[in-house]
Amino acid sequence: MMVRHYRPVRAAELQRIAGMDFCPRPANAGPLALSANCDRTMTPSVLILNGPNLNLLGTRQPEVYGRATLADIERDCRAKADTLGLAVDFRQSNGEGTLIDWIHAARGTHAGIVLNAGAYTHTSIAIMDAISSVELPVIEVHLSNIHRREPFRHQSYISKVAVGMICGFGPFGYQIALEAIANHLGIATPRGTA
Ligand code: CA2
Repeated sequence: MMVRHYRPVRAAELQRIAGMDFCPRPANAGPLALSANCDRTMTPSVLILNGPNLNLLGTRQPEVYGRATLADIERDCRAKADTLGLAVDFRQSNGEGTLIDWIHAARGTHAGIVLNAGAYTHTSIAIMDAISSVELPVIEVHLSNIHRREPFRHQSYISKVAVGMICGFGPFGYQIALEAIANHLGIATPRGTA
């Protein structure tokens, strides 16, 4: 089993990574414990955004998207985030403008974004531009393997500005994405590599 350890994250360090203030963290809370050379430790927060129709998960097309509901995915993300020392803000909208507003507001509040933009993935230059404008790391996630599906799903505007993309693993992809963003932020690192 891979043993992970967590190094303390300084507020200043996370401010450098994401240009943000982090919510104060109780001294007895989880893996980002206070260290001798660290005056304040903070819980970095990840915004998990879900686009159009993902609110229908688990109710239709189980052969494509499985039986898990979005609430199931949220619950599992919260549990995973806890183990990584991350806070989570989990949201879904069917509106492109709403998703863009949430991406804009993420700057200064969240350290990174996990994004399943649904069908906007394949069409939305506006969401791509919003991601570029906030300069936050984005991990793109899809339940299905979009490259095994119809040709119009092979194109992703999000991939052009994302750190990376995970697809085809169903709800587990969100867990992988959380791990990827923690690693990208330098929060959770395999033993011996920190
Ligand atoms: O595989 C993914 O996660 C997708 O982002 C899901 C989008 C699709 O347009 C993308 O190409 C790939 C669609 C989400 C629709 O979810 C539904 C769930 C249940 C019933 C109907 C739609």
